Amino acid sequence: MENKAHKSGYVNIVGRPNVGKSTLMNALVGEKMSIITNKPQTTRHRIIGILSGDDFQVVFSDTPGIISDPSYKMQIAMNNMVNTTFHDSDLTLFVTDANERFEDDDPIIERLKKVETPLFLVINKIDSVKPEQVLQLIKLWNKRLKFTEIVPISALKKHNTQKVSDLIMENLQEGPPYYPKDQLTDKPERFFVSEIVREKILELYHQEIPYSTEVIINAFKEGETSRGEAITRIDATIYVMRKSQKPILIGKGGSAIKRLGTESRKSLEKWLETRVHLELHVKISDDWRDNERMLKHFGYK
Ligand SMILES: Nc1nc2c(ncn2[C@@H]2O[C@H](COP(=O)(O)OP(=O)(O)OP(=O)(O)O)[C@@H](O)[C@H]2O)c(=O)[nH]1
Ligand SMILES: [Mg+2]
Repeated sequence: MENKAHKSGYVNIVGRPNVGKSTLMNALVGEKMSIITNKPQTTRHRIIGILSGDDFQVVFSDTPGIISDPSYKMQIAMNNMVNTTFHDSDLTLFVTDANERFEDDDPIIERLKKVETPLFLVINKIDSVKPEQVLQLIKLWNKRLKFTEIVPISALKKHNTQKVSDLIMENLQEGPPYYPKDQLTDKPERFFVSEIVREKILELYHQEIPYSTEVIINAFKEGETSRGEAITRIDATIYVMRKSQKPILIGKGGSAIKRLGTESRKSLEKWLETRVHLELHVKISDDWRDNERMLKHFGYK
């Protein structure tokens, strides 16, 4: 029997905030890797999701949304992270929301013109617009840039996401697997635990709070209850950037943080498939988003 050549490559998912990059990566990998919320700037780090088969391996990178006017050092660091992914990709998925507006001279378009590897335009959220609008968008984008492929999809409804996978496979080159075939990501379990808590903060709090918080896992221990059931004990600290934010996070009589704890625990139990005991603390780290040392500590540098 003839052996099929092994294909592999790094596929980077980039675009503005909130367009559905993380939803798409999760759909392509078939696992919940990245957290998803309806708020922009949900993803803050490059998150790798690995899809392997007998004769292929695709290493997807979900990235933070590109921020056009960064106003603090954390946002600058996030943009820098995206910039580095541009350099080390074998294929780029540029994701847009069918509803978002782009000027012809948007800097992102200039950046995309420099991409030398296959570049796909993924028009997402087509479930929320009329088919004629999709056709218009394709026409418009074709005038701006030369794409290898243009694929209209709904990542949420998984419409046409298989098509994206198929086209990626067609464009991948021969190459070795970069990771063990059973590996799903490069980040430790603790990272995903902190992300799940952050997802709940994004869902439960408003205005500046989600953008002013960072979650650090102090302890993560798998053990047993006195009755022999598996339980994971997690201890986490939520950092806020101003003194006035602490009482907001905690709420009247501790009601807000209690709710956060319950919601996070439920989600963690589902993800870890064990019972979870979660302990949350709140600390203030003055203006940490502009503090180089804290940004390093939180993994942004
Ligand atoms: N209607 C519709 N909504 C979608 C679709 N894909 C994603 N969304 C929603 O869009 C919002 C943002 O999705 P994310 O996947 O978090 O977007 P993102 O690009 O990763 O956002 P950042 O991490 O903030 O840059 C969520 O509320 C999703 O449910 C889609 O195909 N159709
Ligand atoms: Mg995201």
